Amino acid sequence: MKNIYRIIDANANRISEGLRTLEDHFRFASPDKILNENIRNLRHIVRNSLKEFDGIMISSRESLNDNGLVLSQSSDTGKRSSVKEFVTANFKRVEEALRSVEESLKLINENDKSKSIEMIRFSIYDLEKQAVSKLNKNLPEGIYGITAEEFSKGRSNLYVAKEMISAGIKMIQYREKEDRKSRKVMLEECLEIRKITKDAGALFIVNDYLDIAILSEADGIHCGQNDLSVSDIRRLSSDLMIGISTETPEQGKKAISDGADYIGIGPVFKTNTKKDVCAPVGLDYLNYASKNINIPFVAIGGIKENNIEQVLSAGCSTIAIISEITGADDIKAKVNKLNEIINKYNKITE
Ligand code: TZP
Ligand code: MG
Repeated sequence: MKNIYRIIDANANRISEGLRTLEDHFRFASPDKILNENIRNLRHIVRNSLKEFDGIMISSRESLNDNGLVLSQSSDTGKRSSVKEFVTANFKRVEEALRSVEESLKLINENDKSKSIEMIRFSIYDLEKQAVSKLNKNLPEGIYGITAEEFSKGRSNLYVAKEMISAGIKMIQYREKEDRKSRKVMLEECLEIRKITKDAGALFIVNDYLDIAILSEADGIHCGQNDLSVSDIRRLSSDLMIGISTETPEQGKKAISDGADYIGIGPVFKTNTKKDVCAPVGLDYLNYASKNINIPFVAIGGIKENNIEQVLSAGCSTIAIISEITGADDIKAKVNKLNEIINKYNKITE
């Protein structure tokens, strides 16, 4: 009997350590307020579920006679080649330990308690899914190409997107407005662009319209300050990557605490592409973001061949561009030229 409590005790410690590590990770390294809070809540729930055994678990401890001690001290604890591997390993460790607690509780006829630990394990699986999907949402560096047929010299959005893809762009946003195209046509276009982005391994984001983002199986949605909020979007989709346009550090901080996956910062320079836009926010907010914003961010607004280097110098590595690309006579040549500037800048600052 005593040995069963030793097993429960050892696994309760593993669960608590694993969850604490994950909690800290989503607090400091990949900040996500909701994940951090959910993990903390579950850690408290596990703690409270096993509290009644505290006394007996502690009195059953015999650390010096633990023949697993040497083994656990020398086993692999650190080598993780990616953040995703690190996070997944900690979730697995927590899940295995929960499973072991469930089985041990059954052995001492604590079947109801075992069931409630099982329910917690299922919640952990769900959190793991959310955590991995969060980690999959890092932005590719380089150009984030955005469509706008109005500024594409009579060429279709699909044509422009194909050119962007063949020039190697790894993130494309479909941006059209209701007053120009019907939802039906927008969805048809998005389904096509989804196909080509998927084949090329590029991210596909839909501007404004959540129904179209979901129906076209986009990777994400991008919204402005007067569009659907992060929590509105989350009610209909737990997976979509969410980008929010911001014009000030305050809006940026709010988007982060709402749970946005990335923020747009702009307009950095003067632009004629967006009508309801504020005066340029310049490079100040970008400089602020590169020092203080700890989620991915993209610069947008009036970015062109002749000023992109200033955006790079402000510490921004993902750069959203509309008219400089959609309006270029030779889209591929324009993207190549922009990439040349980016690569040259990156080489110098390596
Ligand atoms: N949001 C802020 S500025 C802007 C948007 C959508 C328009 C950017 O277009 P361009 O042509 O790259 O200036
Ligand atoms: Mg919008």
